[in-house]
Amino acid sequence: MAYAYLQCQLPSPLSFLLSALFLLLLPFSSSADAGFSEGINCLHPEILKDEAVARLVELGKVSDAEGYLERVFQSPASVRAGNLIRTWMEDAGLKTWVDRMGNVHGRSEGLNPSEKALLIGSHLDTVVDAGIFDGALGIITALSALKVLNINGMLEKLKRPVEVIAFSDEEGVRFQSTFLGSAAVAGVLPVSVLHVHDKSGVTVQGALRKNSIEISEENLLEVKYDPETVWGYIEVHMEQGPVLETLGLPLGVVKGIAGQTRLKVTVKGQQGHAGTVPMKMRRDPMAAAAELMVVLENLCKQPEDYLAYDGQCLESTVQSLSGSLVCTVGEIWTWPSASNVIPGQVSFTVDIRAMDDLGREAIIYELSRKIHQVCGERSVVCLVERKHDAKAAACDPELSLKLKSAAAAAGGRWGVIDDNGKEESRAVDEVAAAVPVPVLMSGAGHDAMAMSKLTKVAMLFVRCRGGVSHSPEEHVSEDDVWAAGLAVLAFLENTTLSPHLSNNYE
Ligand code: HGY
Ligand code: MN
Ligand code: MN
Repeated sequence: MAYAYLQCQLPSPLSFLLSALFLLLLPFSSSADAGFSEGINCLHPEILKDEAVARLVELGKVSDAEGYLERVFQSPASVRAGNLIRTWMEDAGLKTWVDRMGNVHGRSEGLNPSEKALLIGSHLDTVVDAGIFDGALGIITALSALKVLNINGMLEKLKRPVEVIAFSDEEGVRFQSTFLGSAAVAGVLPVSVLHVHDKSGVTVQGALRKNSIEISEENLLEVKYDPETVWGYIEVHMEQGPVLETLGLPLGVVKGIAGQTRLKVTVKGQQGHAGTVPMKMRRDPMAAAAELMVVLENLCKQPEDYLAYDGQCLESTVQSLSGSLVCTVGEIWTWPSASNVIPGQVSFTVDIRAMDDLGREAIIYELSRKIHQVCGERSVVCLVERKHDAKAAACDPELSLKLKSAAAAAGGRWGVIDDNGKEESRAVDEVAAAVPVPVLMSGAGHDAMAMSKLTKVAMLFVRCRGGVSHSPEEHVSEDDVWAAGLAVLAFLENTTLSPHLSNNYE
């Protein structure tokens, strides 16, 4: 099918020619930095760029903390953020509601409500001292694209329902169990999670009830979607890595998402006076924890030094881990946490990721073995708790190709305006070939992992500065926000608008 673009609603042939002439002067290079020029109203910069960026900044100010961004599951700021996102959903012409896990939904039924729906989503929660793009970018670009369709009267002509979901908890910061929202929609959230408590003793159920959301083991299943009613799920997310920036490209698609395990390691020793207990008589959990963190780092830097069976290195496992195995200690607590007291107890988190699930299990087994060996040598007691597991998830190749073509179309929009300034339409794969859209792996977890248990999933990555994320330094350029919105728009046009409509799309 010849890829038809959103026809420009240009005021007159003259201004079209002027615009085309302006475009031809663009230093367009197929590779890379083809930025999107200002002022071409058929690409809706006022909605897909200016308004989208303004909303990212506005949402980025909705925080539970003074001076930095923090928005954890069902916190006051999360509720405010959900309400703000609902107004943007309504502004895009969607009907909205909040489900029993605090997910915020915006949906348009289109022409055929009984057709399988396209779901588009990401998360509204953040880490602590977060950036403004992680999660929010996927929600806002989807709503901007749907707004463009709505203002052009296309929303009610969609051939399938389209629904945006702002998930309530992807990061798992408050309850150490990620994907609370998306796992509930996918029907894979264990009811036991409702009774997990946070550091202040509040349970997941209590946090929802505090916000007047009545949740119980019985009605949790009401959140689950029937796979028969879902066509697929796509997610737009900043890359949170350096690849796209290194390649000089704005957009990429994701092949697979690394599996992850979160552990909590607790070391109990002998609390005592910092000034009177001789070093050789100490059973110091802090020193033990420090040694364990270095063991963890070495294990993940050189797994070949550790993974062996009967003296033989497990070559294939080490090979399958290479390139994706990462381990992190992000949190540490100590009791009683006084400078002149040898701690009685130290706990710390361990985050282990790899594309290969079996290899990750081998690492966890080896780490547990080393933990108990070190604790035995130091005469301290160790407890290893497994707090969260998510298997590696593969994206659907066919859905990813559709997303890749849409991304190419967005990135190569200029490419099909020929020398006479006439817009010609080309086959999707021809356009796709025009603009490289690389295929990447994701070390970061995403709601798409949970949603892959419900339906086929695909992810669009957006270039970010220095690959930095989970930091206020996080940054996605305005043009790349625009490119992401255009890609979603092209994807919607391609998968949910009938061809004759997109051909004559005004
Ligand atoms: O931790 C992650 O990978 C994601 O940002 N929650
Ligand atoms: Mn994140
Ligand atoms: Mn994220």
